[in-house]
Amino acid sequence: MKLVMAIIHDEDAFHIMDHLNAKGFSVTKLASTGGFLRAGNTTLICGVSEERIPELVEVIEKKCKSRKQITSVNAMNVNANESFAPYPVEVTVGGATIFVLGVEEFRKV
Ligand code: 2BA
Repeated sequence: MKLVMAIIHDEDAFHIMDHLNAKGFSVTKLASTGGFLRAGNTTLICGVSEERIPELVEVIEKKCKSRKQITSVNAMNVNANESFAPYPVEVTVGGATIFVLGVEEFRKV
């Protein structure tokens, strides 16, 4: 068994979960926050057999859109004695960031 963790945009979450459930995948949704944008995103965790990983990743790839988001440059990167005028920077977020982890043991009791 493997554990797939997928960090996705909040707006894609319920749509993807519907598709995953329809294909028989169990999924848990966690509210998470990106370290760079400091904005909410969604982390889905899904325990799945190794053979089904390509199918799971395909659903996530197909349903997750990439989006442009505007952020201002982090003031923490500037020395305290320098003047600082924040300016907007455009970043492309997603579609999805996917990790596949080995699972030592899986039990339902
Ligand atoms: P955030 O950390 O809020 O990052 C949002 C987007 O900002 C990233 O999109 C990337 O385009 C940009 N970005 C992130 N760090 C940057 C940096 N140091 N300099 C310049 N631009 C930067 P994605 O790469 O699609 O990532 C979306 C979200 O997925 C991230 O939100 C974070 O929550 C998660 N993530 C991405 N890579 C990760 C990793 N290696 N480990 C853990 N979480 C990760």
